[in-house]
Amino acid sequence: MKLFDGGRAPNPRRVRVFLAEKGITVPLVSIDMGALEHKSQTVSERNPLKRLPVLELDDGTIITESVAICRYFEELHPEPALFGQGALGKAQVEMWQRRMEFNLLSCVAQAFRHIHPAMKEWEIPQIPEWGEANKAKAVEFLKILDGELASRKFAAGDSYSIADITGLIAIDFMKPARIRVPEDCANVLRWYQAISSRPSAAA
Ligand SMILES: N[C@@H](CCC(=O)N[C@@H](CS)C(=O)NCC(=O)O)C(=O)O
Repeated sequence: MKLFDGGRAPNPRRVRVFLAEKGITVPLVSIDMGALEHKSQTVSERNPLKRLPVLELDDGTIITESVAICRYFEELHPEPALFGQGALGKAQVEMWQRRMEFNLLSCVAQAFRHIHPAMKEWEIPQIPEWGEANKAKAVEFLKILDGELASRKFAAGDSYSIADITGLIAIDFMKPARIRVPEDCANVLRWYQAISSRPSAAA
């Protein structure tokens, strides 16, 4: 088994943080995204979308999409449960994982890709107005999240889950996207401090 990894890029890191929480080691194949190696044959023959991460199993089977890769490992190594437990717990994690992905990570990514000069060759056409609109959407969601986190420790309840991992990745990605957590979002700041202090955050 090997994981084609993209270094500092958010989605590959999402899988690395997940694996670190599980205590699983998977051999990594480093792909230099800065040198556009993700567009090389090595990646494109495994993932025609030319995106990372990509997991290759020993029999050559390919799994792409960060959450699909994480789910695969959750089935193989159920503890600690990062996709929730029981009918309600699993639904709550799914709900918050999707909210974090669609309303935060995706908006931050759109802001970065459509505004940052370094992304000119990646996002064609680059539409700065779309990037700005997504910045505002990300901040709007953070305010909603702040209200939710007033009554619980983690995104989906009292246990850490993949929803927190997606949130951590999104908030760290806000730095290059030049988006700040509003100062009055004290609950988001407290939650971010807790999840970013976990050893897995260094992955
Ligand atoms: N939905 C995919 C997204 C994968 C993705 O967009 N990865 C980025 C790195 S964070 C990528 O490979 N980008 C290459 C490009 O845009 O050309 C997932 O969750 O894994």
